[in-house]
Amino acid sequence: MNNHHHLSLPIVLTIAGFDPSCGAGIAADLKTLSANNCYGVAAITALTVQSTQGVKAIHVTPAATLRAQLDGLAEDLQIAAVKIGMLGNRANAVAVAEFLDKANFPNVVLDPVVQPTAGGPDLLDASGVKYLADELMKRASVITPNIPEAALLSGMEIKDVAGMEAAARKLVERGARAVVVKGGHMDKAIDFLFDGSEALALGGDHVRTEHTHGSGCTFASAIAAQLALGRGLREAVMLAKAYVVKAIENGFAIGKGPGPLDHFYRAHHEPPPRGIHEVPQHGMHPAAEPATR
Ligand code: PXL
Repeated sequence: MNNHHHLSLPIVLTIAGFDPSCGAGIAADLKTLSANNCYGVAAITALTVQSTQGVKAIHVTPAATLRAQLDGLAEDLQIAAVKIGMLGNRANAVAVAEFLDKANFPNVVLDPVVQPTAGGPDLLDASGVKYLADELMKRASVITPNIPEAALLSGMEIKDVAGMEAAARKLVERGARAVVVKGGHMDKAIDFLFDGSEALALGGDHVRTEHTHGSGCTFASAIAAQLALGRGLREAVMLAKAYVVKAIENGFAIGKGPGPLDHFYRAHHEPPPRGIHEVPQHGMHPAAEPATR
């Protein structure tokens, strides 16, 4: 007997940067994917030097190495959805666009990360932002800008929900297939979804906490997970919002700055196991049985 079994979880690929404090980037993505019943694989676009106190430095992965990571995974496994976060520079944005063109993935969530909310160096250089707006954006099933990113990409000022809607419509005009403008920077945390025909404002009270590091990464990854599981965009966005709000409500203070979310709040709310020698519903674990010689 062994515990190997054929994996039936959908595989989601995240293409993003690494945050050593594991609140944002690849680590947040993998935790989100695991918590949402997917198997996450990752290609790293950049190594950041950061803690909960902010980003101190960025070392962008050479584009050829990013390409090799992506091609290696695509050759090996069946990818049900792709989530794209921090890209670092234009060369990496181009590598990702070329990768998407080769494979034609059904579900691509692009979080157009430009600046860390906590402050620090840009997470995408200026010519990378232009490439994202002109080329990469239209290759995604949905993009998930926050207010500053939606303002930058649309060239519009955003002051309220009407402004969020106008920016979302402008981004669709410019080639995005669907847009969720995230309202986390506003007083009321309303997110606005527009897919080219239907518009939907998703309500929600702002959770009063500073521990929101990585909430954008988490939201985009949760959408990718739900799309990989077969949900439509609208339902995927609503489920992802419910997940990220719960994870924010359970966020932790692990350091001196804004802490991470609790991606596993569901497991952490279950009653604790009864004892290390007992496995619920399966009786004694063999490891706890007296050994026979
Ligand atoms: O939340 C944006 C973001 C994405 N990816 C990485 C980051 C950050 C913010 O700091 O470090 C790797």
